[in-house]
Amino acid sequence: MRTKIGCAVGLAMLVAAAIALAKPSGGNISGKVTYEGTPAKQKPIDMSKEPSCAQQHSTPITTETVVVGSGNSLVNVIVYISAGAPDDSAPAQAVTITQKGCQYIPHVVPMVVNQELKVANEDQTSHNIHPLAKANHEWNKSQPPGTPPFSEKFSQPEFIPVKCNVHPWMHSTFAVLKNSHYAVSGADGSFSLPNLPPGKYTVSAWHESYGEQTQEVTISGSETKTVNFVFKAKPY
Ligand SMILES: [Cu+2]
Repeated sequence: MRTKIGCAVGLAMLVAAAIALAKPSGGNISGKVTYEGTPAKQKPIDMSKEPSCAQQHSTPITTETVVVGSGNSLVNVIVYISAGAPDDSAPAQAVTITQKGCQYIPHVVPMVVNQELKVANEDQTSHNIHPLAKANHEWNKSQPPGTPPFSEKFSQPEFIPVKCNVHPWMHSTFAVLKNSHYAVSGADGSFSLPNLPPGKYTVSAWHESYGEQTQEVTISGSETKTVNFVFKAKPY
């Protein structure tokens, strides 16, 4: 009898522990990034001088300075906690940028200070990746085809424009952030910042052409707050 009760108590504790594990461990800030106005039309990219890249694209590709989706959604916006969260140490997992089809994939690359960044070249041509850093050390590295990815890291928070010294249309941004509470708006403009402890936060949304916006958000308990950003589309 005593054993049965012991088992029942033990089972109840296990169930409680499982429920606690399944619950999100904090609040959540999520929402959507959209634009108003008319975004500048993206320019077609002529890759004819680099046939090994051109043949990887069945449809013509354009610049990615402003990428939009249906319902006025704005893609590739980096949404992050710019104040209110403690600095994070670098996550063990690396972030990767891949040069493929003479494009940077992904187009914007958020990472945490001192996190490993892997640079991969999947093309049959050489690239020369060149982050135009100011707060961090500026470097540029040539990467011939067939060579393995190399690793770098940045020790200071900074938004760094990135170019390829070989292909003038290739452009990316490294966003070196102080904590790992960040997201990139997807095709539908949505983003989510989970696992936020209760607190008062400044949420920033950065777009490479339309600039940066901030909003103050207070999270109590494990609530989900909706925060939307609207950028004014303008020619660039
Ligand atoms: Cu290149």
